[in-house]
Amino acid sequence: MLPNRLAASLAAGSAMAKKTNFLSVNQKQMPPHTTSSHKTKRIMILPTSFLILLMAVGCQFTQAYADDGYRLWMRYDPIPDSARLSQCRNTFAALLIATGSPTEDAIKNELLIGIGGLTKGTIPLVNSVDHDGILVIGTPQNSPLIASLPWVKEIEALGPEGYSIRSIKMNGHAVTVIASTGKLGELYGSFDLLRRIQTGLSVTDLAINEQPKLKLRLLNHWDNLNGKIPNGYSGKSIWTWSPTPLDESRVRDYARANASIGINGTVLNDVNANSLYLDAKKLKRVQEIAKILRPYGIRVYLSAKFSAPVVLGGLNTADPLDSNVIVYWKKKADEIYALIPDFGGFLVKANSEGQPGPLTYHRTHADGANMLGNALAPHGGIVIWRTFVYDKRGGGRDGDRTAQAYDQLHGFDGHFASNVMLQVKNGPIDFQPREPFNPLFGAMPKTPLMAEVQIVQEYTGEGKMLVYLGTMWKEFLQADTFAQGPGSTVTKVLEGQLSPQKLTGMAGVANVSDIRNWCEHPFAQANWYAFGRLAWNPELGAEDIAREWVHMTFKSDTETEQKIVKIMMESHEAFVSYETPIGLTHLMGHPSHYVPKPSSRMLYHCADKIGLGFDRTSTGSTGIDCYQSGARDLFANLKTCPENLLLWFHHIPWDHRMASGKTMWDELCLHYQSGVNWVHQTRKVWDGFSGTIDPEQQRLVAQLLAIQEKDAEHWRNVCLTYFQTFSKRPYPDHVKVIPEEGH
Ligand code: GCW
Repeated sequence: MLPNRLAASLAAGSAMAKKTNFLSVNQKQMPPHTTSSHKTKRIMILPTSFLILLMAVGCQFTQAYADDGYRLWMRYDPIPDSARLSQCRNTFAALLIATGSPTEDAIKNELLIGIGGLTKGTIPLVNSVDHDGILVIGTPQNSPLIASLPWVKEIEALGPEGYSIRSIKMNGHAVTVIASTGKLGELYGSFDLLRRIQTGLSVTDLAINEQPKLKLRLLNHWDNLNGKIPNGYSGKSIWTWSPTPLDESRVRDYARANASIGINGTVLNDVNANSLYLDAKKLKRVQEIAKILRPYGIRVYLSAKFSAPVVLGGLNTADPLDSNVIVYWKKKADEIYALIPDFGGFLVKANSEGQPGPLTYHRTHADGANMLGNALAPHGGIVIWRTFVYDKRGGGRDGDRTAQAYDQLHGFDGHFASNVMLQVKNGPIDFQPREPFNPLFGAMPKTPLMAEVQIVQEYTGEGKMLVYLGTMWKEFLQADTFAQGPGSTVTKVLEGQLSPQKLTGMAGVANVSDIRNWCEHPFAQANWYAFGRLAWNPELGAEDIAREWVHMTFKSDTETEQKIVKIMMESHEAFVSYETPIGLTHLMGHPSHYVPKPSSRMLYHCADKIGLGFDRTSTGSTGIDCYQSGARDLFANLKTCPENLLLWFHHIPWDHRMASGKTMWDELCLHYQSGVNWVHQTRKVWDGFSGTIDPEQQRLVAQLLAIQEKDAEHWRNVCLTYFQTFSKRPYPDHVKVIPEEGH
């Protein structure tokens, strides 16, 4: 059940003026559907009796709470099709798994709950292969059966996170095998199999070899000690700090969800860091969190405040070359690793938006990052140094924000310690609805680069708008940096295909909170899901990912599912149309980034009586020169510059003819209108799902779409009314602008 307050708060329409966490009343009303650690332990001792109990309890939850969104994409509801149901029952009739380690116990529990739920039964654990339909899981080390497989060399080649899933004969019986050289490979293989079962893929004749394309797949929480999540747009942090006890079952379910999509690390706190996270008392809690996450292959990281030696350590400087500072960080690293031996490392935002950093002490970014790297290196930890830098002391071109990170950092290529990565936002400004790729991706071949995307929708509709980000991230991943000629995509840079890298990775700013459905907007869950899938394999398709998610989330008829996927695939482009079309950017207000405020963003859109857009070419800021020549030439030439980035790179006259033959002004207006029309049309399509998907989910999204429509109209009205004061041209036919306050 969704809260009545939701209807009340939504009834009034536009959310522009409100800041309501409408799902939060529902939080903690219902228990999680998984077991607590206490129950897990008992299941290990008495599997059968407790499994029966668990299944009974699970069914109850299924009926009572099926659609509150808590279970994310791991619903494990019974397979509706009877032929498929009986096939899965026969194929996965029993489980043979080596147990003893927390990871293997987690795998066993997940499969028993997952396959048990999907096939409406209890899955016995067996010790030998003496009949058909056994699922055998193991590594060559813990299972003689796996060690004796003729293709064991192939498994070894996949690495400890990789796995093989095969349908084979073992002792003359038809079985399914999940084999890996590592426990995490067993875990990821098990989640892969569960996904296959859930999404209706074949479960026979399996011959799958899989391994992640990127080594580090991290969530970045921007959570604070008081539980607040700046730019979170839903509930509070799922981490609590003593004396408040940790919600262990929720943290465990978070770990399950992340492991199911291959995420293997999490930064617990905001990059605008508080030094107190490094305090002994807080580290104890970090240790507790790490213990819950560890079986699921998730390492914890912390955002480190560069000035901690002063704030926490009582020193009078945080100069990275000062010997006391060096000793401080070494001791801090020793202290952390004594508690958390597999601690991942530090994420650092330095000399940006007021944060301290090495430039504060007239040192370089490399000095700062390497000093921290040296402190962590003996323990195997890494430093992830963000390139979102804003500090004039770093030098660089004036007046073009898109060039700052490049100007300040690309010269350090090859100067970072081997355990330092640079974390680079997808675009050169700041998670805007559409940006070209960040030029650093083509400019630092000797430095491991971690891509940073924002899952939380700070600039893409907060918790109120349906915007699937899978397509946006694919656009970024497929962008051509021309670093080694045409075809040098960001994906290849990240995967180390162009210049081999020891460290590779992708980070996503998390949209997870303590509200019942985790992310506020039901479709925001899809962005969490898509991030994990793309971090595992940036080559996956956005539509395939959407299809998987829709199937596991809505469980409807094929036609409805196809329509939902279509909505998702169109949603980002529509959003860009009604907020920042043709390469416009940064038109939002401050501090709320949800509302339009183009009049305060003259520096970004540069509207005047001649035209619109920021000239970054040789006649303007020259920011375009940060790109490698192939990309620069493409963007610089009006004939080849993609129209969806035109106003990003050029100041374009209002009457400039676009590819369509229309003037830029007319096309701009039509974009705003088409974005609004899309929401209008989508509302109608969504209303048609009444009765075909879960009623609560249907109603909630319908209400959110009503808000989205009003707010899209508001963006159109405000932006076009404002731009018309410069263009002095009439709106083309079918563009319905209603003048409003607010620009
Ligand atoms: O988009 C901006 C956000 C800041 C954030 C910053 C960053 C954590 O508005 O809140 O700070 O990006 O990425 O550091």
